[in-house]
Amino acid sequence: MAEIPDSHPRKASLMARQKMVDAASIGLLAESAMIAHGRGEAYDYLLGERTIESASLAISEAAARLSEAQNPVISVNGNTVVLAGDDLIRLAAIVGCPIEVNLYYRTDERIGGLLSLLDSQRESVASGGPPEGWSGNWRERVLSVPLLGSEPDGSISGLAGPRSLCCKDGIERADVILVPLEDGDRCEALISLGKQVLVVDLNPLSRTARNATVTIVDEVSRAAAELVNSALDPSRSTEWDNEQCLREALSVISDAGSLI
Ligand code: PTJ
Repeated sequence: MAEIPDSHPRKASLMARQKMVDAASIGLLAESAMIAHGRGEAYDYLLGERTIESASLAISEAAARLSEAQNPVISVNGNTVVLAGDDLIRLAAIVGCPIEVNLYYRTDERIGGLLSLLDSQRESVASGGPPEGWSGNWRERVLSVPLLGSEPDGSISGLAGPRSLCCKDGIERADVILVPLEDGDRCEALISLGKQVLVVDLNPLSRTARNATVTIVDEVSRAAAELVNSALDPSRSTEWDNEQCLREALSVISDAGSLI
């Protein structure tokens, strides 16, 4: 891809597209990954391609719930690893939780490919400096983040077929699960198992967004970077009103005319 100047107004979006194209070309993504990405881009445009205030609050809430959890886990799919893998590894290191590759369109090849991409992201995050505000042995902490998914020995009850597969030490035993870009059925199944489900979804009207415990209406790479900052200094609201958070996102979208 040709060099994009920093001043280009669409630089971040073009770079994200290129990451998706590169990942698709080596078989890491679902066939419909680009469609999902394009739908996300459309909502992001209407949100002004920024983290809106209600999303910032949802990010703080999600970071605090992950930090307080007994058994937190971060569940990732193809789009998420490609766009936000590095920051989600930082987040897992800070929270002290595993990352599980859990796919909607599951194949062993994609699971293996995404786990090896996560492994190289983990090495590069471990070799980089710790985030500001972190004290302790960063490298050791990052390298201790378990990467799960290759041997699913558990299941998500309420789902049939390969979509029910998960890991006992990850999703199955988790009380709090961060699962960006989740599908509506799985979100409902996880909720009905009594888990707190924290999602990142640019579409505030999706079934996932409406069913989740905490919905971060933001682009996954921006949200992941902010989750890292929030997890370093977690603070939780006394009462979380997810519907209000969705209403605020919708009102930003319906006010998009003011962006012109
Ligand atoms: O890797 P797999 O096999 O698990 O498949 C992943 C996809 C995303 C293809 C699969 O889960 C899927 O088809 O998802 P959906 O049902 O299209 O939902 C994706 C949701 O994520 C939509 O509501 C999009 O608006 C939203 N979305 C897309 N890109 C982003 C996003 N939200 C945040 N950040 C994004 N970059």
